[in-house]
Amino acid sequence: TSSDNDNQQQVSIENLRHSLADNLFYITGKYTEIATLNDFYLALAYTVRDRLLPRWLNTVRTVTQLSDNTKVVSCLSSEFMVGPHLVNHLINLGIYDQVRQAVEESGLDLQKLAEQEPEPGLGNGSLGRLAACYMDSLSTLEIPAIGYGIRYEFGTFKQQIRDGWQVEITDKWLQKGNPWEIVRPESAVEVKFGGYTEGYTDEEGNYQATWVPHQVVKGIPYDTPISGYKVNTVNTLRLWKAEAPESFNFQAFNLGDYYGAVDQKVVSENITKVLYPNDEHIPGRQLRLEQQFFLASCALQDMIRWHLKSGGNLETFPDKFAVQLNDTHPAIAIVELMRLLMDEHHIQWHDAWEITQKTFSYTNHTLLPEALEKWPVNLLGRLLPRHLEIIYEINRRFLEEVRNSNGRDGHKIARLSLIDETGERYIRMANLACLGSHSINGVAELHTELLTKDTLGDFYELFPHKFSNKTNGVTPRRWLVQNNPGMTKLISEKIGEHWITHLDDLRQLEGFADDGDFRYRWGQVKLDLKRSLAGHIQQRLGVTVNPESLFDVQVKPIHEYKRQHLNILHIVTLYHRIKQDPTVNITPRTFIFAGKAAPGYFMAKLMIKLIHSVAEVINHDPDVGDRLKVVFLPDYNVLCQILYPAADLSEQISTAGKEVSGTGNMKFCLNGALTIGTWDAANIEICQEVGQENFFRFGLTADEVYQRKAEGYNPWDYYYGNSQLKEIIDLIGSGHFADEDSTLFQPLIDSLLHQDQYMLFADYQSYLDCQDSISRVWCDRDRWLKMSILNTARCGKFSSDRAIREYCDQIWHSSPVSIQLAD
Ligand code: 26V
Repeated sequence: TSSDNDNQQQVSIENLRHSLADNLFYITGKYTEIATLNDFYLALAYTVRDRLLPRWLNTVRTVTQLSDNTKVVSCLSSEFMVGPHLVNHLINLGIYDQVRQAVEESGLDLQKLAEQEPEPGLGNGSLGRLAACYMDSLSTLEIPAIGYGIRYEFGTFKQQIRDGWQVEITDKWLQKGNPWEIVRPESAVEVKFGGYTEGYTDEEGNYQATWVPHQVVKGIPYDTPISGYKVNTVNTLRLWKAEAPESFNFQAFNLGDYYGAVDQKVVSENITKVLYPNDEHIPGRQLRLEQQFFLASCALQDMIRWHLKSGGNLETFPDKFAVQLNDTHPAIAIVELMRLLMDEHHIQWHDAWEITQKTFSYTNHTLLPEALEKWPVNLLGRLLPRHLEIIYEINRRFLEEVRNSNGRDGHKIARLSLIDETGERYIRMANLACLGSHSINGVAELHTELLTKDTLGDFYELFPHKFSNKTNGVTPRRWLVQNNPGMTKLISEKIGEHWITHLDDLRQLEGFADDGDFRYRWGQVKLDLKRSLAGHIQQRLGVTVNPESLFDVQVKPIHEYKRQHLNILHIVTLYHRIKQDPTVNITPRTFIFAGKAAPGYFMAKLMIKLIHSVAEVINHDPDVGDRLKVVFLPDYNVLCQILYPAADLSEQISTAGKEVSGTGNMKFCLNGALTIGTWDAANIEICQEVGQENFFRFGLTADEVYQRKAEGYNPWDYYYGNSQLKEIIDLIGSGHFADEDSTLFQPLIDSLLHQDQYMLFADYQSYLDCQDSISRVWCDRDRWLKMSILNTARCGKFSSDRAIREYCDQIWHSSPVSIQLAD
């Protein structure tokens, strides 16, 4: 057709080159001679965006005009870690090669331009990254979807390391403009805060409430396209920015109080200023609650407006939208929908509650009880007075029902209540989410089991039918095709390209695991990636590492339960062996760490310092030579993509029962790294898929951890019972790695000796033995390569496409809609 021809033409090298030059001139307003690399990047980004627009606008048009029987998936998340867009779109549009050539013919280098793109760090870690992988799969599977989030002006902090300590720097990702977003001021909504409520009972005896707010804030949507892989679907990520409804308070202005006049503007805009770190230790979190409500209200008003405009009535709202709550952060949306339905659309409680429960589903990502969200009743009542009333009423009705059908077990009722009354009174957001949703899911089999048995056990007892498991997944487009072109090419040469959207196809590689030639090439691809990472390490850190050594990688947020310090205990043990006998036979390893610590989490920051201190000593000890190297790559967001493909060994060593799922474990496995892992989180499922002969398992199980604790776990028993462990701990405690300062790491040592909450000592010997067996297997290169190939071949389950299909079939009941490109 003619439109196909237009499209073809649009992506010819000639045409791309012209657009690039045009955009440089008309958008950045520069001549080639004075343009910076960033100007060229912007020109290229607009060139690519122009080619996405027909698909994007057609998707929006189709989706807004959908008939009643097609559902839109609406993903509410306080975090979206979409990562750089440029290369991702090039791959999805299938125009990578043309664009590279057009860029080259313009005298530029595509990789250099791509490096200009600042990463929108709108998340803390895997929860936000998961939301982004799911958006990618929704588009690729042609499911109509919209992601609702917050356009934080400052995303997650940039991590610098000074003298081995983490230092946080603000991340000004919007400073040089953002070519991927389009602002839609005409679609702004108003969000209320504070004030009081008034009510009256109408002639029919129905209570009508009015909320008289203290403050109104405007939500402005910024839309970002999310393309699918080689399909026409381009869904929208709609991020909200807070603004004052008037830029000046004229009354104050007329009185000559200029600063008072600007005040409200500043206060309003604060709401979307900064992403909160994932940190239990911050006080004064009112702003965080404001953010959560702001997101919930903007998203719901947007959906309701859209639904009413397309002729629907609110009874059919759940047929049009499936709203997924990504953890409890947006869970206040349950109450906001109740309020909108009742107070603004005059629907009665019973019907409103039915609509609400049919609309929402809730994904839990948190097992640690101290990390379950709760809000002080006073704070919530002050900020959202009407919502507190509704929460009380939901709770009253719920507890009455429980008492009627389940008897009067006071303890159980206290646990089920939406209000925690054990001390200061709190609203329990997880309880609210369970009650207001028709579906509750965990994100790995063990996690779901622990949720139903323990964390949310009382709710499971009441509503077993609501619970299910949806094991997490990652998108193979970003996490293999994009970050590992060499391996992608090798795989596609053997089995075609169908695997890119049907990851189970990788099983066909099993047949090549015994093929010597294939193994050799597999090994070469890995080695190339390791060489390039080694170059990078040399350049950034000035540390020389041996690309032939075993690359042993732990990349994830720094946390005691993730046990980066257990990894350090192994490293120090190897070092100690060398110091005792410099001729000892040691498998050369390069230990690579990356990850951020929450700014208020002292112990995690001390762990980062420990890694650097140990690195400093080991990397400079002539007895060690180049057998062991330890490196910490700062600010891992930007780097993580190149780390996964270069890894030989993936460290997934959390205390069993503490990690929820993990997704890094999946990215490593996909890129052919072998895993050393505890029987925790998705590690269990990875092991089941790849086979235990291709997985290095160690440590206590979740049950055993529970039992040991019940029996009265005493770390001193291990300390005195294992002379090797004692020597290592004493060595660290002596100040050997801290210029003889024996106080520096004392808090860490003390916490291990006196409590060891995460049971490092109990798992130490098992970890060590497992590492030693890994060193032996590494020496048998053929065997290692075979295991590596089998890991990639058998990890098809961990595609986000599989996960999204399960959500669609079992929770959202949404199906694909193919997008036609109109001419
Ligand atoms: C908590 C808080 C509390 C204070 C304010 C900011 C904030 C932000 C996030 C969180 C909790 C995040 C929970 C989370 O990220 N869980 C992770 O979810 C991953 C995706 O399912 C999973 O792979 C990880 O194992 C799990 O730790």
